[in-house]
Amino acid sequence: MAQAMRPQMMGARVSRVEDPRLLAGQARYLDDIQVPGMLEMAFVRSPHAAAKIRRINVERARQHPGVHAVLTVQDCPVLLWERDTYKVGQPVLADGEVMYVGQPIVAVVADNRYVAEDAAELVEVEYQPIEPVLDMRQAIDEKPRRVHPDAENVFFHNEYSTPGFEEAFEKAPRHLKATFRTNRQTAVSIEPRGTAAMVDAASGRVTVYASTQSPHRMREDISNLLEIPEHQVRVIVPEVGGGFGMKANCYPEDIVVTAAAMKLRKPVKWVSDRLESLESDVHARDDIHDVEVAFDDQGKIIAIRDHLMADGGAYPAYPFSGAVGETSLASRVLTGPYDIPHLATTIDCTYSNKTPLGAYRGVWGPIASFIQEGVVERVARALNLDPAEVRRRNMIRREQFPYRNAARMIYDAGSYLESMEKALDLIGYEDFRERQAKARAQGKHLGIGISVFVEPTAMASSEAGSVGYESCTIKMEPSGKVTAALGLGPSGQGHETTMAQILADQLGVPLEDVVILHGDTDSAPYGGGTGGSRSGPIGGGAALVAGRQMRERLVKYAAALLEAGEEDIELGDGKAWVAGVPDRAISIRTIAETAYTNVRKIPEGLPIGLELTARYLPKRPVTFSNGTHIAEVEVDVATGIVKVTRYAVVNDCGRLINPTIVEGQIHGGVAQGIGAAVLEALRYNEDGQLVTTSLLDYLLPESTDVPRIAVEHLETPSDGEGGIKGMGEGSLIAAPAAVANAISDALAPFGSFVDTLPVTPKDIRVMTQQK
Ligand code: MCN
Ligand code: SMO
Repeated sequence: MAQAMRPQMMGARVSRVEDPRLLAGQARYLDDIQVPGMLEMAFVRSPHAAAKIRRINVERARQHPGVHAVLTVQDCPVLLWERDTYKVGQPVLADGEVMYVGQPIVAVVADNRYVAEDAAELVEVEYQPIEPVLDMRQAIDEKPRRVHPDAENVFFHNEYSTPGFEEAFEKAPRHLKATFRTNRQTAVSIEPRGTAAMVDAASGRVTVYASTQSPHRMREDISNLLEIPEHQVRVIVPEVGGGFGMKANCYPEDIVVTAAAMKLRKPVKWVSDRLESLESDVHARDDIHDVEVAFDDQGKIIAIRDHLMADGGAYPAYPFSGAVGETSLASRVLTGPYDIPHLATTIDCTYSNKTPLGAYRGVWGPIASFIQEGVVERVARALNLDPAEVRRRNMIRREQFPYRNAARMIYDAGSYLESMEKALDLIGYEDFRERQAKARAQGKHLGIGISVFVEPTAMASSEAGSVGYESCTIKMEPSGKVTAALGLGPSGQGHETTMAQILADQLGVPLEDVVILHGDTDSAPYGGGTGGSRSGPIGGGAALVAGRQMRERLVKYAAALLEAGEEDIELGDGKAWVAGVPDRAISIRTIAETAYTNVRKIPEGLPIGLELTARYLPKRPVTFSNGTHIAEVEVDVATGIVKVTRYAVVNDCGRLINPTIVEGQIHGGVAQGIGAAVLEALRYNEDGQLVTTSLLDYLLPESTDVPRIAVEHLETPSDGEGGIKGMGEGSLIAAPAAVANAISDALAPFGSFVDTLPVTPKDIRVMTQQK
């Protein structure tokens, strides 16, 4: 069959079809959902890190005018608990005790949010505070106490070592030690979380509007937890204004809102405010790593030992703890793009009286990169070698692919060294040392930091916590216009554009003839949703497979109707024609009309209509993207303020569907990476109070904190459908390490290294006054 595909949309810089509505304020988010008679919910949340609840009195709240219901755990006795994996679960409303500040205790449903909040203030809760568990290292030693009396504080422990590790480590001529600390951060989506639920009086079906990345999993969770048959639940995901991993969970509020709507038989909505977000959205990256490295005089790294610790918070987030995700996957990519033969890891994830830990863009990646790139930087300085040269000496080379790393992960082909060399050119690494020396002579501290990264994408194994495959249902209407539904849950990644690009090529129709649907479990085929940088490679793969099957059907029609051989048919520009004879053509519209309305003419063996569903499960359990980020910074040693002045990225995510979208993803990730490196931290005081409860305390990067970012692409295709690899997390995986290394480089005259993220002005003043 001829493969002409004109115009070629895959790889084209198509403007996002989502943007007009998003930029003009026309998009409908969860809080825009309005239904007559809709009630709103507010929560009474714990003001204590740890306390017994002696008594709850909701009578005054119940009496308050405009209040429809006040719910406690007795009204909604549901436990968010993955029983096969964890010893404890979280009651959706506190049951006799509170375990973290912000934990929901009572839900008030009222005419509107104002009334609900006023009534919530009338709820009386008598607490008996207990000593909170706040320090990760102490918690591992069961000090000052157990968080949950029936479960050890360490809820996940794992040990791994390559054979012969100890001997190789001991024999190495040189060693260094470092402790790396990443502080708690969270996604801070512009649109906060929210849920709205309603019951159809006639059918009894429950419709839940949810701001989630995973429509089908949300339906499953609601169905299982509230014991509603799955076909009686419909989840609809409106526009999602950012998820970043944080909207991958099912939260207590999702269940309580749905339970209230079922109980009251009225629509109920809850939307988080910023304070609630900061204390009740999953947190991430609360990790400590005690690292030891063995290397030789040439800078070849021989072995890394890491004790990985993560503070998982009071309960495992549902259905999966981010602490386990962060550590177990970090431990498997800790050697990054380097050929390091020996690795020994010990993992301890512990409970504390803090908000549960979940996912935030990159999950394990930013931590693994911070460590692996920090190690390279330290080896270089110990040997007085150029950090780029140490990377060259350790880098996995093209001829080693497929490469099995020390943790037995298989890396498919990538452009590790090429990406670094190209990025060094892009930033002008050659001249930097001269510029740095001149600046130093004037008392200015410039630094440059390299971060070469690997990004595991498109996880298709059961370990990824997702179904692995994705589905695509194509419907070509009698007019030849196309809708295609996927199980994805985009929150700004531009899937309506990229999936349409793939299908337009396959079906030979203009891009505007393809509309992508998602986020309604009644119409979208079952799928894993969006996360783990899977939608491009796996969702796009499903679109490719479905598109190809539909294309084959269209070709059969054209061949029959044009009385030509299938192998001679070409598709494009909304028509099919016989190769070399452009006049012997038939429009896609005529084919589609035939398929639905002139059905006696349907070629033998083809079904009526043009509708099909295809699924795609990649053969590889994971495909690795890669790239290099280089940051230049200026550190003001008097104030401790860091300015990122220049930035270059070379990214390789296999075949590009849309370079503009990929670059947008990179820009956003670099901005978040700068936040992760120098600004963002959730801080608790010694009583376990969250003290960063507004965006005045939790500092986000602003446009003035982000320099122009130069981006170039390399394309090492995967061996999966379309050669597409994922990329949605790579920029936040690489950026914090690049900025941290740049700061370390700037502060080299003080003998300092960044070992904590974020590194604050105060930290920098300490680092520069040590000597
Ligand atoms: N793409 C492409 N060519 C490729 C690979 C990807 O054109 N070779 C396109 C894809 O079609 C998609 C985008 O780039 O439009 C990102 O693709 P992918 O890497 O597959 O990631 P996902 O679409 O699955 O998005 C998830 C990823 C994750 S895991 C987080 S967390 C994150 C991120 O995306 N959350 C985001 N980027 C985000 N961007 C926005 N605006 N909002 C979020 O919540
Ligand atoms: S943290 Mo992204 O949703 O895998």
